[in-house]
Amino acid sequence: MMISKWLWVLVAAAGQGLAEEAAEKGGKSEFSMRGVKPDQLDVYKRASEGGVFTCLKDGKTIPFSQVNDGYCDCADGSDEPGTSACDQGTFYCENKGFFPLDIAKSLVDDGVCDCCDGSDEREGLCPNTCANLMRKYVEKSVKSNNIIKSGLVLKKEALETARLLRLEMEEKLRTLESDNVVKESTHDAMTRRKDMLVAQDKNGQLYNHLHDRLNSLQALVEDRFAKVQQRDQTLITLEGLLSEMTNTYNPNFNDPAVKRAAQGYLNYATNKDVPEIDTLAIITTIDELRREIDSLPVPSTESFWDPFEEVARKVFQYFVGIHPLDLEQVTLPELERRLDALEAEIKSQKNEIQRLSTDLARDMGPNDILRSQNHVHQGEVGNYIYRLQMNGDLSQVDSKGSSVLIGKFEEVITDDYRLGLRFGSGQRCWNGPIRSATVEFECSTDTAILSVSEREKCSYHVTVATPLGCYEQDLIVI
Ligand code: MAN
Repeated sequence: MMISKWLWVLVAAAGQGLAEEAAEKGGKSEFSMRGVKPDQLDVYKRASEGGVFTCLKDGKTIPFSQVNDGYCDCADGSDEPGTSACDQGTFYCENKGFFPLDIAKSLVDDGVCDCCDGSDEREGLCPNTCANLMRKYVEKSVKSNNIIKSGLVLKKEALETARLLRLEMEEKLRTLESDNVVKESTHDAMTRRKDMLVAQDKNGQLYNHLHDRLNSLQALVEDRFAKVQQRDQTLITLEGLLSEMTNTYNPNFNDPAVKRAAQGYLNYATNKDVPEIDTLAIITTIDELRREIDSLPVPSTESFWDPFEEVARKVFQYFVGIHPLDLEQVTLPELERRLDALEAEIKSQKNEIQRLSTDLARDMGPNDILRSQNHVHQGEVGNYIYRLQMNGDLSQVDSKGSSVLIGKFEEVITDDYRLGLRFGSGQRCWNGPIRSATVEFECSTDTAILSVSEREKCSYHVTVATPLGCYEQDLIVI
């Protein structure tokens, strides 16, 4: 169901006509003259009483008998309001019972009925069709009003849907934002905990490493000391042998080699200076080092929550359901896994927050009405199928199925109280401009693409039947 445009023209004319009729009923004048508008009747009446008519524009006077006599006397045609003698001015059809009408004077007495009351032709030629026209007009008006009223109900529903959608999105955004605060603060706490565990881990590794090194150092020292002792024993044995040889050899044998060896031993024994190796001191130093390492301060694992975060800690526990202290039982690899998962969640949450904020900030027309128009409407016009999502994309699909973007919804345009849409940033035309479109609404209870015209190359105009095109202002007062 739709309302055609000519009706609006008629409605405007009706308004004007009814007002004039009312003025006449107000008792201004009983005098009548063919083709004269009600607001000028008085002028002609006074002229008829005085017998002289003054042309309305140039002030020329003529006898009243020359008015409507079939000859044009006034340059403005005002002496011939009811004949076709002068081209100037228009002929007024009173059309009682319907709507008054001004017609060209050339249509007067041409044998064709132009006024529904037949006043433009000689008496008896035209039947009075005003009552019939009025009946049809009323019927059409009732139909049109019914469409507008049903359309307005649907439009109201669309507005309510849009309002609820916005509320839903705002609520979602609020929840996401507050959840994000909790997640960020949890992330901070977990990161601190992780840093602590990493530090502890490093300390632990360093501690073990140093202990291992000290143990091997001690083992090495003890081993070397044992070997030194072994050598000492060997030396003592050798010294004993040499000493015994020196003391007991027989000089009478006059063996020069033995004599030299005995003398050498005596020299050695006189100058002998074997340094003491203080292994105990080395071992003690190692032990001291061990104690020093043991007494180094270890980072605290007690709490990783800032005192300021007491609230966040409670909120975390409330929302996440894990007692924050549970994290203190979590191993480093597990904590790293949880942190990775949390970071992914925060990232997608932020994207969603961004998407919702951008969408909520978009101009969706008065009372956000376009927000409810998510449906994709499809219509075949000419050689193409057009696909339209009023708050999304408008595209054109050819017979081979390849699709071209005509434009993305950019803004709602208003002309007086009527709404329209502008689509832009479409695909560039070959050798031409970027595609764009305007969308005009017509009141209807259904939504459908009615027509598409390419007013200039790649600049499209689309007419869409939709309840969004129904307005209270268009209701006809019958
Ligand atoms: C395609 C369609 C037409 C457009 C031409 C321009 O055929 O999008 O609407 O006029 O491209 O080259």
